[in-house]
Amino acid sequence: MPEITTKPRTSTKPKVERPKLYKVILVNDDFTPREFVVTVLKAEFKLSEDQAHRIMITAHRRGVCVVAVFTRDVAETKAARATDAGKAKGYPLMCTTEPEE
Ligand code: TYC
Repeated sequence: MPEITTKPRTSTKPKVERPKLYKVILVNDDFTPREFVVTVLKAEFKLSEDQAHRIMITAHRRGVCVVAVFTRDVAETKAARATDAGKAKGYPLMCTTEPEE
């Protein structure tokens, strides 16, 4: 009779891992009106007038600004919706995403 040896399957890997997070980055351009950028940031990212204005002005001065951090799906959807809102008005407004280190 062959002997059957069984090895217990133990795992040290945690069952629930934290999802990787992605930054939504607002990119400056020379054409989109400042007030429109603020309106889009407020609508899409649920920011206050003051928060949206600070982020817009930072992107305007430095070229880019991190708007917020989300899981990948949410970040990509929000970035696309903000970019599309600009496109619908003929503005080159752009939001991109980037994984967090
Ligand atoms: N630079 C634009 C202007 O002077 C305003 C602006 C700010 C546009 C931030 C895009 O991501 C942006 N009208």
